[in-house]
Amino acid sequence: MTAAHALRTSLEDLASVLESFQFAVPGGEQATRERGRVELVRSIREYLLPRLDDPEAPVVAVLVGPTGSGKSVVLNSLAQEVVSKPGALRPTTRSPVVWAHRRHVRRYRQLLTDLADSEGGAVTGEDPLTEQLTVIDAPDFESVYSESRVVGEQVLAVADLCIFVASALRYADAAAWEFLDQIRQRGLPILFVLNRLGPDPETRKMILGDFAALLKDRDLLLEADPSLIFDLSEQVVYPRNGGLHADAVAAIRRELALISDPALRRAVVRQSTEGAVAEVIDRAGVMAQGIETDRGIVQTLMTMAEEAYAAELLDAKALIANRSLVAPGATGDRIGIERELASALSRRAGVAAREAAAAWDATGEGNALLAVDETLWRHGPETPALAEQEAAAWLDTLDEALAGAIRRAGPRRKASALLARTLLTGEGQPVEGAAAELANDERWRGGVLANLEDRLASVLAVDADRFLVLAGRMEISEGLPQTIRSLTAAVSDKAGQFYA
Ligand SMILES: Nc1nc2c(ncn2[C@@H]2O[C@H](COP(=O)(O)OP(=O)(O)OP(=O)(O)O)[C@@H](O)[C@H]2O)c(=O)[nH]1
Ligand SMILES: [Mg+2]
Repeated sequence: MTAAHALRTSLEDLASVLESFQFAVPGGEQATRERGRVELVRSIREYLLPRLDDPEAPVVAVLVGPTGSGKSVVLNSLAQEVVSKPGALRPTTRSPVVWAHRRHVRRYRQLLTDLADSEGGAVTGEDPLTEQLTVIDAPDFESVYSESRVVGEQVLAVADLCIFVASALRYADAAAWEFLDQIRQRGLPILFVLNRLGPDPETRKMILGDFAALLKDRDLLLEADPSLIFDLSEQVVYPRNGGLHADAVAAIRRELALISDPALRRAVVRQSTEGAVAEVIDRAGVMAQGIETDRGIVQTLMTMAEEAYAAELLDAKALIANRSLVAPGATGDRIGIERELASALSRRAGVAAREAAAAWDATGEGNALLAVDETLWRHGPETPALAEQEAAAWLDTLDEALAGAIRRAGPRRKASALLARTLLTGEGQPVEGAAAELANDERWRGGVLANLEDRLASVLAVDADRFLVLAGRMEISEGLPQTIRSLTAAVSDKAGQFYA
């Protein structure tokens, strides 16, 4: 297996694992993590793997820079035809436009299907420059239309090279610089173009020097040397080609042609893939950590719910012991006492639910989850039916306890209902001797009340499950961070061999 093949396989494995889960806990930070995961997969699948598979593919240069800086004009000037419509309305380019050789355009079909709307698309020809180079005019990244920023980032994910076009009229805008930092982190080579410079030589020199100094400050240029910047004068934009005279961009064309030289291109591709692999390694580490954070959040939410229900179970047990689980004055007949006991069990579940929901509500994620299921503030919709079953079953155990002493069903039911009332509220002494005996038998009473506690516990547990299931649905499996870390280590290892 060649070093290139080993690197590809390790990246492929990492991508598969990153595709196997989602960050589903609601909240802003988690949404950012999920976006990060999607981008990471994309940069592996759509950039790195194809690029490593086919190192001879053309270099992809992406035009970046603030809206209105003249990116489309620069592209048209290179092509000497209207590839991307320039315009006075901002932003003009809303969807990526690809300028590619007829022979290569199929490579970008996927990207275009994913990203381009009716305005975007591919313009193909046989310009010799495009034999080895494809240029993409991307929507500007600082756009108020955040959609376009997302598109911009997706285009950037497939770039080998950036052409940053700034306008001399407003080159110091902060937003564009923020984006440049991101590009620099990816290790993409950047070509700088300063457009629309005025004719006065002194002012030009000053502006170019200032621009170069800004770039140097940001670690984007090694030296604050204006000669490293391609300067374009403010001049006629020809309606015929939507660009400048060919001479104006001759130097840029020459530079791009140089990069397209196969040997140099391999070096560019090497630099950009090496940067991208390093970024993948970094970001995969962030993912692994994100999973741990997310798991921590899910665990906290689960614990909050469990604790609320556990506390309620304790309180309710105390009520049972005090004979105040059911309100005094409860009717003594079987139907009445059964209904009161059932509603007391549901009510306890309702109290626990409210406590658990209040605890969740105080956290950002819990608050968002409560919005998904508002019934969490009350006992579950199925709880009353379960409580009725448990109440009836418990009363049946009293009935059975009297079966030896009282043969006839009618009187026995009556006696057991009275016994229940005594046990639950302390009122009304059983008339029948057998029931009275049981009521005064400490051991028996302890057992039958413990049985009631168990039934209460199971009603609460089923009710609590709603919280646990909802939180559990967001949970990412425990072993995943470790899997991601070891796959990332493999990528790092293979990259070390490949780029050695
Ligand atoms: N006269 C003149 N106009 C220019 C020059 N460069 C750019 N423009 C004009 O400036 C405006 C913006 O240029 P575009 O090329 O559309 O800018 P862009 O960077 O592609 O902008 P977005 O697509 O919105 O990101 C257009 O109206 C261009 O005609 C120039 O050198 N001379
Ligand atoms: Mg444009």
